[in-house]
Amino acid sequence: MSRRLRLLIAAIGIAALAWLLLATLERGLALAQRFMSLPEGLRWLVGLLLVAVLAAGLAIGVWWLRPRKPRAPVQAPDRPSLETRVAALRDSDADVEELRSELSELDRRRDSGQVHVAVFGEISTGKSTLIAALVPGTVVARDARGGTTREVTHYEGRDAHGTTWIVADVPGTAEADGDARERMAREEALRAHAVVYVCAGDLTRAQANEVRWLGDFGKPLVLAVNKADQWDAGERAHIAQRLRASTEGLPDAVVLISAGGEEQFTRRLADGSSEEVRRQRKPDIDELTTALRRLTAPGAGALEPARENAVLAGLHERTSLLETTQRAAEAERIVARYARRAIVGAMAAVAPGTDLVIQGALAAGLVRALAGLYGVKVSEVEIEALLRQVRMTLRTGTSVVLAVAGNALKAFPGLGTLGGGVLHAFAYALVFDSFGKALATTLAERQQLDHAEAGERMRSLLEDTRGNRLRHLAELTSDALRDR
Ligand SMILES: Nc1nc2c(ncn2[C@@H]2O[C@H](COP(=O)(O)OP(=O)(O)OP(=O)(O)O)[C@@H](O)[C@H]2O)c(=O)[nH]1
Ligand SMILES: [Mg+2]
Repeated sequence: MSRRLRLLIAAIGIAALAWLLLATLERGLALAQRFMSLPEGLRWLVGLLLVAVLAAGLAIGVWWLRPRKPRAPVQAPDRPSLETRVAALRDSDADVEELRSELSELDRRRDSGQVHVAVFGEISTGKSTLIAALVPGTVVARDARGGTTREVTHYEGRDAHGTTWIVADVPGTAEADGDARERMAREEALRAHAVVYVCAGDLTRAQANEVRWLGDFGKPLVLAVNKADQWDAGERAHIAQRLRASTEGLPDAVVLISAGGEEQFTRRLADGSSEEVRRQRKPDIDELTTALRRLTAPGAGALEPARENAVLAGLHERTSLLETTQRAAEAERIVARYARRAIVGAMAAVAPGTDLVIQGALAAGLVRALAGLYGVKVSEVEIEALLRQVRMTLRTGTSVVLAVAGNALKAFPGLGTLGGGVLHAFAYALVFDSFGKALATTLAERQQLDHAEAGERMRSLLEDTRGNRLRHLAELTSDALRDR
């Protein structure tokens, strides 16, 4: 574009802006004149209204721009209650070894009085390289493939200022098929007094979630953007600014570093030939060590309560997960036990084709057992209402149940030899299995007796012929009939 044309466009722009300003001013004056000409009472009313609108706008602006308070870290349950839950799990034959060793590690680190720092982040962001720079003299295994670090390793080091810390190198997250290693890395991050989250550029959504996860546990956190040697000063400033804005309130500091690593380049020689040169890049991590020193300055003792809170919060999650699995396994055992009783009851008392829910007492027992397992209080009235609903579902679904049972008998012919009434017994197995599973899932998810939801789940389970379910039910039926 020529200079004259640019000048012309600029002049038109300025003229338009001036015109707009004048027009606004004129409109404002006109409104002020009309306001002044209003009768005094009305003038007060409009004036007050205007002030109120302005004040509301101002308040919204201040609220919008207020400095955000960091969220309070997740509150962990107290240690005795957690220990009681772990003991209860052990009594129910669950494998609680990992939970117990986590508790002993918590005590061991507290007693050691050493400051622990975990270097955490996605694969190949340069964590191991950073450890080698943070703890001089350390030889850390590294290569160019993703997922190099396979386990948690601790390095004891002292920086140039004499600060000592135990630094943990952990496997990178987001590695394909690396779920177990990722869990290991997360657990180690929770065990540390402070965490360095390493990335190598803007955060992906997954990385941002990881930073938020660490923030939720209240971890003293430094976000270290590694490989800064790739960018010029302008790009660095830009990246730092973007990261500070996008993670506001989460990390205690955002620093740009260059952990080192190997660089490779081609050198031209005097005789015109060239050679490939490999050498170690000089690390530049001063900003990080300063930030870490500041974060860990209060010392292990002062940082311990927050660390303990994070470890106990992590343990609470792991314990809850194990409790859920244990409860689901127990629910399955209860359902199988009642289905077995229903099969025997069916053979003893009922002729094929009659109402499928004569075994009301058994069904009520199943509801009570499952509700007890999930700690949900149910009254007899509620149980009766639920069973009424189940009977209605079955009344319309009897033909489906009998058809599914008939097909299963054809598929597993061994059952046929067990004598008459088997079709009906199998139908009972299917009904109790569907009802029990539907109820267990509903109780687990809702923590209450939700009739509609349990009924809906049961309806779809009655028709569900996928997987090995029918084979298992056929086996259960034949076992129950044989042992009768
Ligand atoms: N350009 C540049 N490359 C680096 C820097 N630090 C590390 N690297 C390179 O990044 C790659 C990965 O480094 P590692 O230290 O193994 O990364 P990691 O995060 O430990 O990887 P995992 O253990 O697989 O999670 C290597 O090729 C390093 O040479 C750096 O500061 N600048
Ligand atoms: Mg590594």
